[in-house]
Amino acid sequence: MLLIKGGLIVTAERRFDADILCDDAGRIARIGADLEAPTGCTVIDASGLLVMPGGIDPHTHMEMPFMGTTASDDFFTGTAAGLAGGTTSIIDFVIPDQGQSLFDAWRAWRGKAEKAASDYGFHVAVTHWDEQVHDDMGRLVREGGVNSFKHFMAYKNALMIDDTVFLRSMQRARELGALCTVHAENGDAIAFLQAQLLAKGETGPSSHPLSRPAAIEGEAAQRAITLAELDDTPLYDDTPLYIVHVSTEEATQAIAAARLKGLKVYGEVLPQHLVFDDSVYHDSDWLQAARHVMSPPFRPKAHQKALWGGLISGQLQTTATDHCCFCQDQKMRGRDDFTKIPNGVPGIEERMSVLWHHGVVSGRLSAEEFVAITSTNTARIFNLYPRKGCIAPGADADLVLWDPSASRTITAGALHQNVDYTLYEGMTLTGLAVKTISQGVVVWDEGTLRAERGKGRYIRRPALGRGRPLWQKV
Ligand code: DUC
Ligand code: ZN
Ligand code: ZN
Ligand code: ZN
Repeated sequence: MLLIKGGLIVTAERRFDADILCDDAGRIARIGADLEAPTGCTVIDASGLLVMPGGIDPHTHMEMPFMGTTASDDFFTGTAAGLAGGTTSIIDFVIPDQGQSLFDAWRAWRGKAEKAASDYGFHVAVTHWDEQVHDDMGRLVREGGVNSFKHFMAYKNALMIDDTVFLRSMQRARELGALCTVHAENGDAIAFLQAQLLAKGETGPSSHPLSRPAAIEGEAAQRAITLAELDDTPLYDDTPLYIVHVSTEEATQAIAAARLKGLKVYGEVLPQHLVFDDSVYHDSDWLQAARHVMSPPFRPKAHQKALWGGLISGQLQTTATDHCCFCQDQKMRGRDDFTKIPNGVPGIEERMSVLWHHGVVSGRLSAEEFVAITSTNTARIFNLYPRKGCIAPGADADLVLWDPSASRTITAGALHQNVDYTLYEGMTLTGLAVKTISQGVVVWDEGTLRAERGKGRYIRRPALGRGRPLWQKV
């Protein structure tokens, strides 16, 4: 048992002084003033610290085979790094191989993730359509604890689907009470622009953002919303659409307009899009520019204001990292052709600090809003709440003890991600996970990481929508 004494508890709703007793099953047993420590119980002094729900990162790609190589963080190193940064759960992606059944792919990814140090779940990507996909989606929702499916409108000749497949999948997801998530960029337009740039000899990383302009994200986001609207089943508490890594003003506006019409459309923001702009691609050092190659790319500065506005207003609800690490030698695969630079950047370990510093310390967000966008909103949208994203008796004891005023300068050597750089190198950030508690156990303790291989559990997420009972037992 673990007793956390003297901290200031911050949830998405409020802040209050209380102690928290965690039981040996890894759940919160009691919350109250001056709780007595049962015999044999470890006591942690949290005075001066905030006690918040551990972060949930709903968008990671551990050991993902992609663009001819494999992401360097595996499920152990990646989740361990998350714990060091205050993140206690992830939702990763099952990406089926060409022609592989979704259910078999899910089983294979369950196998890879057995080494995870923190709790995890999966979205499953729909990359083609046939009867088997229709049936596998049903099996995954009913037997697999999967309530979200991923769709790529980009990555032509690889992961991209056309609108027909997307419509079929949306209809099926709605039938099942599952949620559709989407990478919204127009893959045909990207392929066209990439070919044009290469034909002109524009082979460097500065062509990456030119091949994926903001407008084509806006177009795809609006198209996804339009397709979701075609089915005239009311979206009320039904099958929401969740747009991952919203990086533009255009997509933010499309989401806000849809929400005003009563459509349940959600948007996710990555901290890196709030902090970096497209000038990163003009670095004279090829490798420094290539380190930033991810999709969607970093945008002209004006978009950052729109993303902050989206988070502040609640039109955009969640933050994630799209954590997809490629070491510098992997980035070198695209030395002569920017379209071959593996897309992806690290960030799971830095996310909470970046958002605290640029969100709360800057005065844009309250501490409660920070909890909402790093944990609680995600738990609610993906039906993990109140097991996760919540500090209440019965909830999982996944907590972060946070020093709101500690500062440190970020450097790759001090991080635990299995990758040889950080986007935030040299940046001084205020706000730090002092201790992270996962399943009632201290796994990150003032600089010492005690992540345990295989300790993470697969978390089943029940269906949403019509099938959901009005009241759900915790
Ligand atoms: N974008 C990335 O940068 N990496 C992984 C997949 C994606 O959509
Ligand atoms: Zn059907
Ligand atoms: Zn994506
Ligand atoms: Zn992604």
